[in-house]
Amino acid sequence: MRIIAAKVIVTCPGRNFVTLKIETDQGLHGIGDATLNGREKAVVAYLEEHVIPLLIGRDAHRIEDIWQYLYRGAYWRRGPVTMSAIAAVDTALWDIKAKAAGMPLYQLLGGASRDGVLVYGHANGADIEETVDAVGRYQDMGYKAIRAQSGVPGVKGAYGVGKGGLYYEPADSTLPSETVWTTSTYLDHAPKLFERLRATYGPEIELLHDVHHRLTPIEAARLGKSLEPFRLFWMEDCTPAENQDAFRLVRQHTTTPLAVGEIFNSIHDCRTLIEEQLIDYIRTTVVHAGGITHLRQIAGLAALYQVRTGCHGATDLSPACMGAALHFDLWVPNFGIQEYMRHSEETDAVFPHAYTFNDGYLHPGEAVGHGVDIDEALATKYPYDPKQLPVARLTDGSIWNW
Ligand code: CS2
Ligand code: MG
Repeated sequence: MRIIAAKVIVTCPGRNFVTLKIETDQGLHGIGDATLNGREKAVVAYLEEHVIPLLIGRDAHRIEDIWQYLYRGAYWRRGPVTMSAIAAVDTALWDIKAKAAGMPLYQLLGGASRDGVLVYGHANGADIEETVDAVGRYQDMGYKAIRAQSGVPGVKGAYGVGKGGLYYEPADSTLPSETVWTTSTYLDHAPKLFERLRATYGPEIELLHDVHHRLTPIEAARLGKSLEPFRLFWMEDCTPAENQDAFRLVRQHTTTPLAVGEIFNSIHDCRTLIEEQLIDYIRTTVVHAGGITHLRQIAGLAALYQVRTGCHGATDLSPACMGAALHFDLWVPNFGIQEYMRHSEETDAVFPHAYTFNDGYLHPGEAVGHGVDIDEALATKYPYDPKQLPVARLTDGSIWNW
């Protein structure tokens, strides 16, 4: 089965998405998400200029060979742009192969290891009271696991507080909006939020929190310790993870489970963290970590050290990524949890999909392939609208981690 055409579709149904569509001489096509929030056009150029010309004429069944060809052949290995481009090709080819086999992708990976995929939703509010109410709304929708983020007194634009609705889109301006961060206020505030949540909802509900890279290792250790009485499912991105060694310090001081990896793009970014069991969940996902092919390698390494998966699933990862991730989640033995930040109705219309939500779980459905497609005609109605992610500064004006 030969690849005869491939194209990049950029659309903005409420937010920008980049999709690669690959077509074969047997009439089958597959799609892959290539969205890199705030840097979308870099991946578009990488695909159109440096990848698509290499794909035409290749055997679409040779997924691994094409992966190795694009990874080693680039010479300049790894990085979010390269690995998102490779991921889009990989995901589209797995979609095609499963369609050719006449089965849902999870069957091709090895069949279902569970009946459904446990997901977590995003509850947030401007303050503790609003966030407590938002968690209740998610519980009423059937969620068994809920991430809670609230505004922090005196902190303009604290991370994770959306503008209402079911999801949170951080890329909100043509030029980066500037937020101000104060660690000390946050460290005092966060435990109060979870104390209220446990007092209100009891011990059952799984609660998660995203620190979003903002603490130093010792501050992260302090926060982890202060959250121990509230038994979090995980504390995410507690400190920047380029330096994997930093997590040794955090791990020494707290038993709060740690999750990291949504901005990782290869197994090398997390090898030390996994091999030394410095984390409990690895957050790498289909679109930014080289596709299904590479994500399986990361999960396989993680399984040796009892680290579980916790794929990133924010609004800025398209339904094509979500669909593929759910097939991976249904199969992967060391599954932990899947993030599920719902998409807008416009987005769901552009990307018809087979996955469904029920009582706190998602299921990828039984459609052949990964079960997601793109309505190209509708996609054209939403032109690209350049948006940047925010930046954060400390009160003295120095740039900090957003
Ligand atoms: C967040 C993301 O969902 C998460 O865990 O870290 O919303 C992240 O801020 C965005 O994906 C950035 O584009
Ligand atoms: Mg995160």
